[in-house]
Amino acid sequence: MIDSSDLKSRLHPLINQLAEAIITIWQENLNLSPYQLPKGLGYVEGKLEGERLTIENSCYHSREFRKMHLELAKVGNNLDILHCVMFPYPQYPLAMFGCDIVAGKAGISAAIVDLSPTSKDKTLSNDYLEKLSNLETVTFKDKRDLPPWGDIFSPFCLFIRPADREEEALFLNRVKDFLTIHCQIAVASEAVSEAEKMLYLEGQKNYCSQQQQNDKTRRVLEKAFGVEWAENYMTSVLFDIPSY
Ligand code: 18B
Repeated sequence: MIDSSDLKSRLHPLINQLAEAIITIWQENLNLSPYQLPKGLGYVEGKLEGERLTIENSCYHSREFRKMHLELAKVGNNLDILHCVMFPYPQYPLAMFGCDIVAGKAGISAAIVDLSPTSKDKTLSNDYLEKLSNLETVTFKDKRDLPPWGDIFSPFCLFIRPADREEEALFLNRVKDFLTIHCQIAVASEAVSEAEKMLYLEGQKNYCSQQQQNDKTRRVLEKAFGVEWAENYMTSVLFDIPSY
């Protein structure tokens, strides 16, 4: 058995709080079943050039979601990462929930959360727009610019470097709000036509191929596991392009 509590006890507190909140909101809103990741990729440790990289994955599915993936990772003593993506079954007209937190010695350098559209016209549907627009406005001191591949994100995307504990708490609440809205819309969703389903599938494929262009993620994985392993991990665990 793997003692997963060991990794958790060594991660940045916001990452642990967020991981707990995500699992709790999933459990409260959805009917979860375990999702089998490719063999050998649930818990992994690697060390090539740099420091040891430890990765721990939790993965589920439900009526609405083909795959709900939460990943916690630690690189040596100086980089902690939370990564979370929810892949809907494409017959449901849902957005993609994505969240990434990167914490270094100097604190959190990147905190990003979004509900990203996968519809033909690349906009969120009215149910998302209404609920997201009704959230209280929050402002953060240090907003970060999205990379070119970030054209997949919605206007509600939050990409910041939290200035202090207060902003970390505000970010945590924002993620909880986004996730709760997403789960509520998912539970109430009904399947679309076969033709429309194919359009949502295309949208998900585009989301994944854009995310696969994140060189910052790729470089961390390559340094610990090598180029080929990183490519396989990015395309079969982090952003596997769905075929159904
Ligand atoms: N990501 N991130 O998930 N990434 O996976 N992440 C970084 O301060 C990892 C997602 C996103 O500016 C950085 O610059 C590793 C999802 C964006 O060019 C590092 C894993 C989203 C950026 C990592 C991981 C997402 C970014 C640099 C696997 C959004 C900025 C940190 C466990 C929904 C990219 C920094 C840029 C950055 C690493 C977004 C080190 C290894 C789901 C936009």
